Amino acid sequence: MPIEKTAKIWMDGKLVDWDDARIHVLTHTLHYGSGVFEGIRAYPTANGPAVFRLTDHLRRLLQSAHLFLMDVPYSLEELVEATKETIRVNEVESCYIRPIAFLGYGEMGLNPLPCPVNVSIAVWPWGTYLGDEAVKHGVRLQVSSWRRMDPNVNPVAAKGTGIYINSSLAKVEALKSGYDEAILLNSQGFVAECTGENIFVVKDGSLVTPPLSSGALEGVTRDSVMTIASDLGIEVREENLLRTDLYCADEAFLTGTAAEIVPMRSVDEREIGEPGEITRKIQETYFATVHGDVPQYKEWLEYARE
Ligand code: PPE
Repeated sequence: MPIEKTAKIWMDGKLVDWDDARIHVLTHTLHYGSGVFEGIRAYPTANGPAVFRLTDHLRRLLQSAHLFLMDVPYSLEELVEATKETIRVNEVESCYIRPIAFLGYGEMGLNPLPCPVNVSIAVWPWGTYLGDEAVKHGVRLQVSSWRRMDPNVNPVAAKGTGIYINSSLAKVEALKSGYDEAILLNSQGFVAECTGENIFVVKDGSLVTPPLSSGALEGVTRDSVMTIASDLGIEVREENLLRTDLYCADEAFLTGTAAEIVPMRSVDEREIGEPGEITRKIQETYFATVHGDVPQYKEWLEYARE
């Protein structure tokens, strides 16, 4: 997905011109994958751009840093304000937001502790991640031959840059085999998640998603969907799923900030079909929510201009 330039990027407390947001080639994170990041979206609303669950995302950024013993030199409140400021100066009404905390230039070697911690926040307009067709009619998925990293190999609860090589391997394998997205099983063989999305299936009217112990990231969209579904009177359960539970699902969809809510059309050539009633109801409520049209979930929106 090409990046559409905006004017400024926030780097360590300063707003710098987009083209000047550069780092040294000996940056620690480039060599060892030692950064942590977030993916957040802001949507246009009647009150200007609203960031969906900004504080929750930035809290997860700090938690990811904590898991890697990385001291981020900014507080949660400072990061919230810096994000809003970056949206304001770039005058975007909707955007994807990419904060990253990384180990910078200064030391080389496997001990990350002496390295400086740098933080940047970029925002740019970003369309639907898997395409408009995908949101309407669903994607075709493949169970990957790559396993989701084990929580005792890497702290998978962290959005760590190095951890994403696992997702990229699975994504490339799926794309090269003619699929849209991959599903990763964990080392026990249970469904964990997609390369950058959580998974939900509908079975007999209930919604089931793998527990966090499967190795799935604690997605903010996952949490929002679980709340929305319960409020709609749909039973939600966290249960281990086998790949055959996906093949036999009545409906299935994936959730993530970049992808939003995307129905699964088929898994390993087993048809699930056009999005079903529950998937469509959750998509509809989610999109209305992020645009500020559902009073019940107003507290999830953090306005950039207030
Ligand atoms: N699992 C993984 C592995 C993941 O990366 C994401 C977000 C999720 C689940 C869903 O989490 P949440 O966004 O909080 O609902 N993936 C981000 C990065 C995607 C990318 O291409 O980069 C995102 O959606 O922004």
